[in-house]
Formats: sequence, structure tokens, C-alpha cells
Amino acid sequence: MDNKHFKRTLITTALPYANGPVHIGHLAGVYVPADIYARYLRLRGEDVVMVGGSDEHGVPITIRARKEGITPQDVVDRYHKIIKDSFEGLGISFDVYSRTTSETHAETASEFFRHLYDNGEFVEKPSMQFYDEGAGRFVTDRNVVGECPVCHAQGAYGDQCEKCGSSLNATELINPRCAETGNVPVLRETYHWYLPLDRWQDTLSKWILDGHKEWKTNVYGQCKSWIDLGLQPRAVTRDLDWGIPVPVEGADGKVLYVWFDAPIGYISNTKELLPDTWQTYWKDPETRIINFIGKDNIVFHCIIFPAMLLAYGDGYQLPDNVPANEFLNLEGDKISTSRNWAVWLHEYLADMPGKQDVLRYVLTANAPETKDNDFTWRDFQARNNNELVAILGNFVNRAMVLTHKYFDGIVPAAGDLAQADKDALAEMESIKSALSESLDTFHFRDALREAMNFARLGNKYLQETEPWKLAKTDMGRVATILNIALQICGNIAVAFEPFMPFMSEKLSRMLGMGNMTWNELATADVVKAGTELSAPELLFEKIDDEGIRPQIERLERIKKENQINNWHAEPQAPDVDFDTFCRADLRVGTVLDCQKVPKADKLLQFTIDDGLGQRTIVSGIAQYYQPEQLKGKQVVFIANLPPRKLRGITSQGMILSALNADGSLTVISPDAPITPGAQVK
Ligand code: B3M
Ligand code: ZN
Repeated sequence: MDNKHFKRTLITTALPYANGPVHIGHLAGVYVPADIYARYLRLRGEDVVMVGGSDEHGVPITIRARKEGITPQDVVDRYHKIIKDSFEGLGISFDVYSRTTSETHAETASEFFRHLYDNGEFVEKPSMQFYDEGAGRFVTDRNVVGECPVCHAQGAYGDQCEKCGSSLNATELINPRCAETGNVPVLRETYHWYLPLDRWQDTLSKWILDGHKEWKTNVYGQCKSWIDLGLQPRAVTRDLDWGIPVPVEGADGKVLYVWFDAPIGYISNTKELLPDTWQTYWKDPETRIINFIGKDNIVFHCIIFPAMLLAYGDGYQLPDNVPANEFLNLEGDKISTSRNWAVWLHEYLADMPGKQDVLRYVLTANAPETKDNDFTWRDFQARNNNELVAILGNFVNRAMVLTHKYFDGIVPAAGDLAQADKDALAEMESIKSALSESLDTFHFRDALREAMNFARLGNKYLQETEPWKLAKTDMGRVATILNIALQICGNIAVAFEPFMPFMSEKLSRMLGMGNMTWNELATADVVKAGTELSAPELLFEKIDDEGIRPQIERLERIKKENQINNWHAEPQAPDVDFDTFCRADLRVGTVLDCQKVPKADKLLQFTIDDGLGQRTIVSGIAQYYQPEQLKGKQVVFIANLPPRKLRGITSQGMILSALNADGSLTVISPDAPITPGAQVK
């Protein structure tokens, strides 16, 4: 570990916005890895503090409040509680979890601003900004919508068009409107304070590009492209009535930009935890600061906040590493709070009680460390059944059951070691070093795989030594084998503590272990001979299809709802002249018979009374109707299309149906009985 010159570690975790609950994307990207790291350092006996809290400012919170007719404070109170409780439920071991509406934070952030202001670290600049006269407030770029000047899609945001990805200024939109009120915004002059990042260009470049080549390539690369582009001044105040007031005379109606106050939250949180010694964690060069964040927060943590700390001076230390992760997708689609496309932690905890570790395991095994990854419920089920149950749970259970069978549940002492035992111990040693190495370098997926190797080793060891075959002839040998097997179990309890603390706790209780430490790993004395084991309990349960079905069905339901909510009518087709239209002979017919077309999922075969006789029409609506539903119904069809062969059936015309927002088809039917053969005009 490259921390010889460090005495302590301060772990910060991105502050989640308190305008919604926390989902698996947040967990995989930030909180699970941070927790693994914190728990690991604690097991090593290091001085480590992990701070977190809710980010309770920002425009989205005010919009949600207005939508619901409540105050922003109500919004953040609600979500702060949900977030805090759910983190606790998952065992995220914050030393402090606070919030940016706390008094300590308001004081800390104001003082921070004021200090920079007094030292001339800001520049004040006028600017033109959209203003909603009806609502009497400024509107941020994000909250202006209109036609994209690039691809002409409707509904582009003032900062970005989601259709073509162009990044925009709100003033470039065609027909801009305020997203919330629909009002046409006007431009108004305002002024703000800017942090001149350009002043810190060289310092930041040296610090990161020369000094931190060991950072993850995604982080280093993003920083490099920002720095290469040339850093620009960034506004650190906003015209808004929700936030920390700008502590300068005459700045009424202005608050600190949420991204100015939020990272200072790390400092406030530390202060709340350690009112007397917090400065040591921020200003002593022997403290190592690690920021756990998602990739969308890199610039704020690697460029802007460091510039703020440098501007403040007074010994503030910059982070030693910022191991930002990529994104986790859900069943192939981007996770989205507004589209409810997420697995929410508080719902998971309620729906799947006692399965915290399964989620922690799956999110780590699949962590988006180097690229975006996908969470699926099938993978969740498979990893639980094929890895946790079949490999880890199975091994521990065998070792426990055998010890109960042959030694009444008392840990037997080992005798002389055979080659197989020595090999197993040597392998434990090498797993330990690979595991530590991966943890030290933030490669948590690899680390988890290494930890799992203890269980694989255990299974292999029992398979090779077959103690159950020796019970009649050589109980001394059985004692040694089971002792070693139980040592491997003990190693599992220690090695998995950072990843699956609930399982680890249960296992260490079953094995009668005391306090766990990382040093014990790979020793043959983790579980003491003579200890009485408790009755074996299963560490993991199989999850069958029924177990995940409600989750899958929920996502299918949401997908449908989203399709409907996001539906846009097709743009109108080019004109046809009236005569052309009149050449289509549209008629009403009565369905005499309707059958599924064999071996075609989509097709129904109709027999229609068309007033002149009977005709056969094949239509692709089998996914939306049972044939019986359509018998006797009247439909509209095009009578004069040339006959067409579909699956060997000659279709004489086409039944009209409408395409719904959710992709389904509904047949068009007259709203009163009509004589078959009647023309539709
Ligand atoms: N609340 C953004 C986010 O959740 C923001 C992080 C603040 S960290 C200081 O992505
Ligand atoms: Zn566009």
C-alpha cells in the first residue's frame, strides 16, 4: 500500500441529491466501493473516517416542491430520511451522515465563500439570463425547453438536446419556453461571482497531469481534456431562493451555487463528527483524502473543488485519489430517476429482506469500474444461486456439518500437516496478497473475485482430501483436514467483511470468532481449536424465478408507462390530393369468423361479411386480441387492395387499426351497428 507517509484516511462519498431516493446506480458507483474500502482499512486497524450526507440544495428540489405544493424543506426532509435509513439498512458504514441544510454546513459554506471573497479570489461579472416574468424568477438553462437549433427536435433542454446530444445555451433554442410554467422567458441582466479557474490552470495541471498519473484512466483522461481545453471562470452563485444566501451585502435573492456548497459539505460533515480534530483530517499532509464519486462528478472533484481549496489556502489538502466509476445501467437502459427506471434501495430492502449482501455482492461483481455495466435480475439470480449458494454457502456448510458430525461441533486441533494442507495454506497466502493488492488499488471487482477464491479453495480442498472417507480409519487426519477447512471458513469471514458484512458477522458468530483483523488472514489460527461451533445455518438461500418475478414485472410496467408518457405523435405526412385519397375504397364489414394463423405469432385470419359476399383478410394483430373477442365485431377495411399471400393464405384487403403509444394495435370499429358493405367516406 502506497500510504507509508500517511497517518490517516478521510473517505468522502458524493452527496446524493435529496430529491429522490438512492438507487443501485448510486450504490454501485459510489457507496458500495467506498464502504468496502472503509471497512477494509478499519480491519487493517487504520485511522479512517468515512463522511457523507445529503445534498439538499439545487433547482430540481425547488421544482419538485412546487409540483407537489410543498416547501423545498419538506422535500429534503422526506428524502434525507429515506436515503439515510436505506444506507443504514444496506450496512453502508458512514461515520457521519449529515445534510447540507445543517447549521454547521451553512456556517462553514458561508465562511468559505466570504474568505475567498475577502481575498479577491472571485471576479464579479454581469450576464444575461432568462427570466420568467409570470413566475417572477430567473430560470436556469436546464429549465428552458424549445426546439433544438441543431436537429430541430422538440423538447430540447436549454443546456442540452437529448435527441442529438448537442450541448446548448438556452438562448440558442428556437421558441424557448419555461419548462415549468410554459411562459415565454425574457432576457434580463444579472451578475454573479465567478471562480477564475484559469488562475489555477498551471497548479492543477502539475498536480494532476504530472503528479497523479496513477489515477484511473477515465479520471485522468477527463481531467486532461478539461485542462487542455483551457480552464474558464465558473459562476459560483445563482439567482434562486433556495440555498445558502450569498454572504455579501446587497446580494439579496442570490444563493451559493449548489456545486459550490455541496463539496464543502464534506468539510462540514467532518466538523460535525469531530468538532475538535476535524482540521487534522483536512489540513495535515499526513492525511490521505479519497473522494468516491460517479463519472459525472469528476470535474467538480478534480478541478473545481481543488481550485476552491487552493484559493482558500490555510493548509487544506487536495484529494490523493478520486476513483470515479462509470455508470450502471438497468436491464439495458440508462438508469433515470425521472423515468423511475431504477431499482430503489429502500424498495429493495423492503422487497428482499435479509438479502443486503446479495445486492452488495452483485453490484461489486458487476461494478462499472472501467466501463458502463448492466444490472439485470437474471444475473442477480444467477450470481446468487451459482456463486453465493453453490460455491460459498456450500463450502461453509460442508465444513460446519462435517465438524458437527465427527467432532460434535468442537473445532478439532490440527496434527502434522500433509502436503495438501501446506498447499492450501500457501494458496491462502497468495489469495491474501492478491486481495490486498486489489483493494489497495481500488480494483474491487478483482478483489471480490480473490475473496471468492477462498471458497473455491475450500471446496477443492475438501474434494481432494475427502475426510468423510477417512473417518473409519484415521480420525487424526480428519481432525487436521477439518481444522484447515474451518480456517478457510474463518478467512472467508474476514476477507468478505468489507464486501458482505452481514454474512461475515453471521459466519464469525457460527465459528465462535472474536474481533476480526486483516492480519489474521491466511494464518491457520483464525478459528481456535476447542471452540464450540454453533449449529450450522445457511448463509444464502436459492432464489427461484418467483423470487425475482415481481421485480421484472415492475420494470415491464414502468417501461410501458414511460412509453405512454414520452410518446410524441408522428409528424404529419406529406399532402395527398383528394382524388388520390378517394381511390381507396374503405368499407365496414362484420367479422364472421376469426382464427389464429398456425405458426405465426402475429397473424389472425378473418372471414368478413363485406355486403357482397365473404372475404378473407389476414391481419397482424394476434398479440393484442383473442380471436373470440373479434367475432361478431364490425371493422373498417380497405377493399380494393390487390390480394396478397401471407403464410399461404390470400388476404383480400386490410383491416384498419390504430397504433397506440405503448406500441399496441386497436382495431377501428364504427360506434353504432352499420350494414356490412357500407362505404367509409
Ligand atoms: N449531488 C450530484 C450527484 O448526485 C451531487 C454530488 C455532490 S458531491 C459534493 O450526482
Ligand atoms: Zn438536437
